[in-house]
Amino acid sequence: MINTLTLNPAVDHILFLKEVKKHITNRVYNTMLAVGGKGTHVSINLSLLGMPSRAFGFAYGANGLYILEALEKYGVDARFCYAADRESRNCYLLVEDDNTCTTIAEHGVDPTDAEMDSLLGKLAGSLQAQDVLVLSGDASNTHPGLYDDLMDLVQARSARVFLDTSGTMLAEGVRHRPFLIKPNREELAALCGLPAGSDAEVIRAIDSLDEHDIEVVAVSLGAGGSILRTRQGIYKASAPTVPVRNTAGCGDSYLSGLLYGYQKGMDAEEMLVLATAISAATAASPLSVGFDDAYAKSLENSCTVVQLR
Ligand code: TA6
Repeated sequence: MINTLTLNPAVDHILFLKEVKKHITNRVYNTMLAVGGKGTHVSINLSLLGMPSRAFGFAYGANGLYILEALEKYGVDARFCYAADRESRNCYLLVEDDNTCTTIAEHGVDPTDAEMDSLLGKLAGSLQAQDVLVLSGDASNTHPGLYDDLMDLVQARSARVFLDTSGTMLAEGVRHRPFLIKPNREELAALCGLPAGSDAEVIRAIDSLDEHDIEVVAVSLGAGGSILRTRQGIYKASAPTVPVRNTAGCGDSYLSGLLYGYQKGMDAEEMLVLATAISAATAASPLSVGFDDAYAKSLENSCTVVQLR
């Protein structure tokens, strides 16, 4: 079973405007709401692919109810800690006509120690051997080192961690031997202290992580696709050209495709085609979560995968 953890979920306010300028009033011409927070996105995307998952996290106030209702609508088994007396955060996604997206994220609620114990208890009681825990998204509302504690908890149960984070949390996380990491080019360069501009540099940087014995390294290259290193080899997927509307959430969709592929025992090529197609379909959607299933399927033939090594 796949489990996702969203410590700081959000309501995404997706604001469409021609362009963002400083020091003036920026007027939006369209607004949409969606669930925010990376783990919630993965769970919803998996539901769209027909795969069940459990979603853990904290939810507060009216925003929290919105998040929980959305998870329920998609049939996700949500095991959140809820309290009405505070508000889950809002994230403001400013989508400009050139399709760039700027996110302004509130800090969110700092859970109490009792709430944290309760959530960790739920998680510990649910995880079984061979389960997957997806650790992704902001955790600045919790104590430093929480991801490290969580990875120990997961591995003590012979479950696997899919880690999608950056900065210090990624640097510390790799020492716990996660099953998968998913940095982008810049995050990989920062993690390894090496350039990651060309494909050859990306591969060299991935190789430098060998001592950590990470099973899968997936490096997202944005519109350039991705490079995936598994035990079988190194592959490059090229993304199809789509009419981009909002790139927020594409990384979550890509990760969902990899998770789905692993659970179904797909080979690297098949898994990459799926992950790339649903990520491209998310980019073509104005929302930050979800994708049109039929459209994603139609994109699969335009996703190319080559083995680099
Ligand atoms: O990946 C997209 C997204 O989940 C947005 O919907 C937005 O809520 C944001 O990321 C949250 O990211 P964060 O790293 O702050 O958890």
